[in-house]
Amino acid sequence: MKILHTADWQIGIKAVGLGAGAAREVREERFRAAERVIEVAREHAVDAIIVAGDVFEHNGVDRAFVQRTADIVSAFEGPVYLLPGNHDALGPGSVWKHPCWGARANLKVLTRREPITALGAILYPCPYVRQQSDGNPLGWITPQDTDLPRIGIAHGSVEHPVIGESYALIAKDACQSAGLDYVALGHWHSFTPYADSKGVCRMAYSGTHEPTAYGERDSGQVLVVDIPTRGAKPDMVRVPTAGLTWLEMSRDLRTRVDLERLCRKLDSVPNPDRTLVRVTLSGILADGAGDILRHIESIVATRFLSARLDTRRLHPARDGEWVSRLPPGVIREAAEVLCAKGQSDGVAARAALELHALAMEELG
Ligand SMILES: [Mn+2]
Repeated sequence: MKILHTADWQIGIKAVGLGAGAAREVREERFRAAERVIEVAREHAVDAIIVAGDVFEHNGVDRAFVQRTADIVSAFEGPVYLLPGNHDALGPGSVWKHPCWGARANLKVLTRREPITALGAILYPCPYVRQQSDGNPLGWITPQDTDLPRIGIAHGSVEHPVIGESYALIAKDACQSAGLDYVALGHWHSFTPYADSKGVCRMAYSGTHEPTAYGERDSGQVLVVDIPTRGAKPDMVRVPTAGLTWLEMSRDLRTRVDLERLCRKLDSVPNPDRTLVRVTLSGILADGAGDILRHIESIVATRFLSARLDTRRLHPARDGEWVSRLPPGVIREAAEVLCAKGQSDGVAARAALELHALAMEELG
């Protein structure tokens, strides 16, 4: 059986803090990425699509989003198996109660922990039946003598409890103890494979089809997994599906050259209108580098889909030449105090940067 394994579409995500326009684009791109997933499924001629949980951000998402998702996935010619995850658990008011899911024969919402024999394999779905679940979601599956490949579909954390959350914990050797050939996992947003004791990868997080936030290590793709026969080594191919790039840059500055290098890098980012960028600067703003900083500010403010420049931990050189060029008296003293205080105080560092910018305008 050849499957397309994806998860964590988080349709309806609010994407707060990016600005309204960018947030709308981020929400919209998740639909476009879902359309690309269907294209990949066709190109690779998979037998079925498996979405391993958290198709939706929460059970209260706009029903127009639910209908639109169903319309996109139902365009696939084969079956699409959708697993309720912790974000879109089964229960009263669940997105899975919407009539769209029953309207097309190829849409299969996995509502029960029961084996499904289909397409020459046996599927073992592990849906969330309430908001939180404890224990191993694969715990109900026991080894079984069969000639058919056995595939688990689960949502939760692999031996890594998230602080404050009692999400389902999945053992690293779950495949072996349950006698499964492959487990399609959802919940973590980056691709993560797990090898069994023989070094064969039989369990993986596909990661989300479209990046969700800054700092995701390896999201924005799907897995095409071929499990030809029972016991065979699954053949896994990663296929990119991301439309937007979330670029995070962090620089601890010492010299003007550091800032020039960052400026060139930002200038050469491909498709800035499809890129969200977060730049965090710390360290010292070298003498005479204020103009480059202002150039960076203007690139960041105008060119990208969404951008944030954090200079709270950046401060002008404490004994920089600019301070000695200030008129003697209270202004120069203020600059000296702010520069000294700015080593450990974000507000003072920002004030020092502002004063530095104003002084450069005046002094040239
Ligand atoms: Mn989840």
